[in-house]
Amino acid sequence: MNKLSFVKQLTTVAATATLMTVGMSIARTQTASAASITNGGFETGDHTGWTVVKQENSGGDRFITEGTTTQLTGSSIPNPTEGSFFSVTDQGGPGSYVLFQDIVLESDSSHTLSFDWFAQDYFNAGVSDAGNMSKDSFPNHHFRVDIVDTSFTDWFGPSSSAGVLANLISPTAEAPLVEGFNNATFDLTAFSGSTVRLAFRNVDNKGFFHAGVDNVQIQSASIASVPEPTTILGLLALGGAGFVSRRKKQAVK
Ligand SMILES: [Ca+2]
Repeated sequence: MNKLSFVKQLTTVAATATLMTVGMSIARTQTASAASITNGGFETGDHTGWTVVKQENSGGDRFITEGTTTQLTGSSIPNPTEGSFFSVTDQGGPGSYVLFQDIVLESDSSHTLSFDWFAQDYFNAGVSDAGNMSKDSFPNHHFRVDIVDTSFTDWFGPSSSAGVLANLISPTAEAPLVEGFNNATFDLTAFSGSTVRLAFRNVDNKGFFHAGVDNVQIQSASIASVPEPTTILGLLALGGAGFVSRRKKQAVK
């Protein structure tokens, strides 16, 4: 081996080692967690991290339960899907209830929301949607899940769609007895860089209605672009070392 070939080999080894280090840095960046849900499984045994709002003169409330039966009426319900507790509505008369939490969705990240739910219409009265969430509009009997703006407070007003950014679960009701929870997954990446309000809502005025929620989670991952290999080599040649944190769109300007 002549001297020139030996130097070339050394250069290749050094560049490969540098690329491996760069790759590890990028991998760590991509697995970083961002947004999170507080007490998404209700395992504190209460609604810590959540806000519960109920329409005035509602005949029930949201309760933390271990499953099997509801607190007020003793209706049969499923067991939790995660841990020991979940949140459920129960009532002795017409009512409307909201369970919400604000979620910070960092920019430059993807965000996938998932949760488990059921909407047991205990007398099999059937879904009714009056176009609002007021218990005083008869018939009005359903469960829905929305993403709303953080300033949204019109929970029971005449237009349930005003300020709704996305409807995740359309107005629905399930015939009794529900056998278990449904799992739902939604991509919230479109809202990256903002704070949104996740709202579980149900109104009932046609009989007992049990809206269960458990295992609310959000998975986030960086979507910062990975430089192309040729770009990496070019930057290495220039002696650049700070490019890992730079966005691809900045590098190609
Ligand atoms: Ca739980």
